[in-house]
Amino acid sequence: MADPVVIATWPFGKTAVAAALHLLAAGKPALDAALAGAQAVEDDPAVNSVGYGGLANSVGTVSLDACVMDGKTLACGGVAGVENVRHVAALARRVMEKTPHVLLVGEGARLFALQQGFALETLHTAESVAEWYKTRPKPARKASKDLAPAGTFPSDSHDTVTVLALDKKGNLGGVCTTSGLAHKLPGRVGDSPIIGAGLYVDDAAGAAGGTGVGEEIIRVSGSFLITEAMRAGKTPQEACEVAVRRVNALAVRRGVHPARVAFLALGPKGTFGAACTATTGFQYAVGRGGKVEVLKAKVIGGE
Ligand code: SD4
Repeated sequence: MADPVVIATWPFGKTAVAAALHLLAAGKPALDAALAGAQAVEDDPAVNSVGYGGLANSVGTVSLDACVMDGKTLACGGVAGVENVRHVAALARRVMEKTPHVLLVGEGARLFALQQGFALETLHTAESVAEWYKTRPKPARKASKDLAPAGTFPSDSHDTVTVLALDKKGNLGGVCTTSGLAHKLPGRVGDSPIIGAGLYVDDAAGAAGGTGVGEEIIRVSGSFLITEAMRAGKTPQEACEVAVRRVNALAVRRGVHPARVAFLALGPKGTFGAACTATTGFQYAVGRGGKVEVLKAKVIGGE
């Protein structure tokens, strides 16, 4: 019997952690608990970067990405670029359970949602529309100027919820769900629905997740990198630092320093850690022993 632990990105991850911890204490599997936690955040319109009320892309459409992974079987599923479906993490789980595939995108994912009985709805709130009008990219005269290169996204446009859980049986589960970077180009997919980038979970090594600029995370297969570092003997904290150092080094090499990413990780025995680049101010929520708290991640500079 393991002591359940759940960690989630950002202070609003407290909502996810509280919901998940409750289920873990009742003996539910890690993936069920992580999914319930993520869904509580998807349902919260005050969190303007996940699910309902999420940040819109450059043309004002809310388009969501999510994935799930089970550490016991390495079963996983994801959806990307999904419009009009609020519970995309649950949809990702259906991809995992009901199809032979791992990732469905766009209209195909939306049709699958309909087939699975998910309701279609607008994901905008009055607040999210007002926010988009205030901050939207101004129309460019030439089409090519519409293309915002990676790294020029609004600096406060982050906030994916990634939930990692360890259940009483010692199994790990993880869920990642987001509306992605604000003002992203239509069709842009970040790290969050990509297994190995935004999330990776393996009972034999640990679980890891990311948040921040997805392009930077995909480039280093961030979550897989962390999980493999744990498999090789690093603690979750050390493994997150390895990944941030890798991102920083690449950012310097590519001349796009500073990078903006954060990672968190949970080991098979319930130890955990988190690290971030200097620009994120990353904090994460932790739940264990019936208590929920918010901790600051270790900042790893890029110089
Ligand atoms: C993305 N990684 O779409 C997501 C956004 C995010 O904190 O996590 N922001 O690139």
